[in-house]
Amino acid sequence: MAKKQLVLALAAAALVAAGSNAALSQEKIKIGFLPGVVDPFYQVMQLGVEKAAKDLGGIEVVTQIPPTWGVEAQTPLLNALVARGDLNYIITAPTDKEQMVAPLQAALDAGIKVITVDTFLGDGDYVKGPVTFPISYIGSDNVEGGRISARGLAKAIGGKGTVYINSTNPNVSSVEGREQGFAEVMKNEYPDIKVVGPDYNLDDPNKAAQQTAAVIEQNPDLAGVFGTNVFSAQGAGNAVVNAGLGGHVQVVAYDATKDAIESLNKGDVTLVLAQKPSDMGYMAVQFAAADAAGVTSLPKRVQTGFAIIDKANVTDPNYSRFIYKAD
Ligand code: T6T
Repeated sequence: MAKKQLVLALAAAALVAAGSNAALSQEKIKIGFLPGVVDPFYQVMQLGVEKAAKDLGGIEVVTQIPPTWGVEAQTPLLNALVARGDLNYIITAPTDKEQMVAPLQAALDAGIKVITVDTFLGDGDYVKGPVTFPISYIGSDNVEGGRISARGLAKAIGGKGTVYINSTNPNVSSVEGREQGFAEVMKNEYPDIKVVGPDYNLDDPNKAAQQTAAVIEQNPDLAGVFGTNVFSAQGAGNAVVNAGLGGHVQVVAYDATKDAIESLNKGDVTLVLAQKPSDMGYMAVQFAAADAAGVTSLPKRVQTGFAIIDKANVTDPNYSRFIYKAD
């Protein structure tokens, strides 16, 4: 090929490439990812979101993470995502099942479709419930997780004694479900167990530790503690250890952080419930891509399951792979 022809061919190829890139970028699906708070659970979820976007291609993710738990922190970030004007989907964990309905409805009205992960709006029934606009709710069966926690704690304390629930906030579907399932099992299956709480720590581990210390003081015979999420379990577990009761007061920790697993290995925590946040994030992006491609049969509810980790299985890779590793 003569030099001039080669230059022309290269220029034409560059134009084609530029043209197809432009076409591609126009077709890109843009997703806003708005989890509940900065914590290891949502960090792992974010990895799942990013992996799915990379695996599927043609997807851009804009992430905003509230520094603290609650509608006051989450709503302005949501409003800012909507105000960008370029998003097609929002994947979010509503921090309140009622109060986040209107702001997310406003997102939908602005043309952004909503998928909820981990937590739900209304009663979580997006087919027949009071809120049906989200594409799907992808997350754990938290009532069942609460039941599993209750049975594990009851077994560890020999079926009798006083146990205490430390949780984050009322009106949060995830932890509310856990409290419900836990209380239901204790009431129906363990008449010799008395449940104290829940106390609400607003997702602050220091507050959880203070509240648990007070409960230990008032109940010197306390047999067990259920921490319903990362910071509740962390704070409550620390209070038990600081009172010199590690291994005597049994602790069940929801969420498999490295911290919870260390405590399990030391004998300060009895049982750890690992959720599957990476699956939640990954599938939510897949759902957005499928919806964008015209798929109309996406299930309105997807349960992501658990791994229940104890001292006997903690080194088994089938279980340890679900420990939250964000690095
Ligand atoms: O337990 C998770 C999540 O499922 C819950 O909705 C809020 O707390 C965590 O993020 C853990 O901190």
